[in-house]
Amino acid sequence: MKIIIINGPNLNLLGKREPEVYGDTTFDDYFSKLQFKFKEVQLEYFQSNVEGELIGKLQEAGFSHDGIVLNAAAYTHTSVGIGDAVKAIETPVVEVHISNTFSREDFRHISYISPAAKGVILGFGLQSYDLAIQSFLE
Ligand code: CA2
Repeated sequence: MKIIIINGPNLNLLGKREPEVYGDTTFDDYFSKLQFKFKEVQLEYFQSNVEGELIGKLQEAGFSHDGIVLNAAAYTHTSVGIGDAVKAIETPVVEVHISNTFSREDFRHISYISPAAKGVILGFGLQSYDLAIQSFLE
C-alpha cells in the first residue's frame, strides 16, 4: 500500500510558529511517528508553497499511489486548479485539516477540494493525518 501525504503552503512552519493554533510538533517529527506506526504502508511526504507544484504532484501520485492525504492549507479555500486536479486523478484523496476550519473565519468554510474528495477529516490536530491513513487501511 502506497500512500502520499501532500501538504500545502506554510505547513513547513508547523511546530515553529503559531503553536496555539497548530501545535508545537514539526511535521518531520510527526511523519517519523507515522512511518513507525504504519510500517506496512509505504508512506511518502511532499510539501510545497507553490500551487502548480502541488497540482503536479497530485497528477503524478494520482495514477501511481493507492491513497493521497491532502492538506492544501490556504489553497483549499481558493484553488479551482487543485480542486480540478483532485477530480481528474484516479487515486482517492482524503482531505485533512489540523484545525476545525468550521470554527474559524467564514472564508475557511469553503473548500474547492471536498466535492471531489473521498472524505474529509478535520479538527483533530496532527492526528487528522493518522485518521486519514487509517481510512485507507480499513
Ligand atoms: O487547519 C489546517 O490544517 C489548515 O489547512 C491550515 C492552513 C489554513 O489556511 C487552513 O484554513 C486550515 C494554514 C497552514 C499554515 O500553517 C502554519 C503553521 C505554523 C505556523 C503558521 C502557519
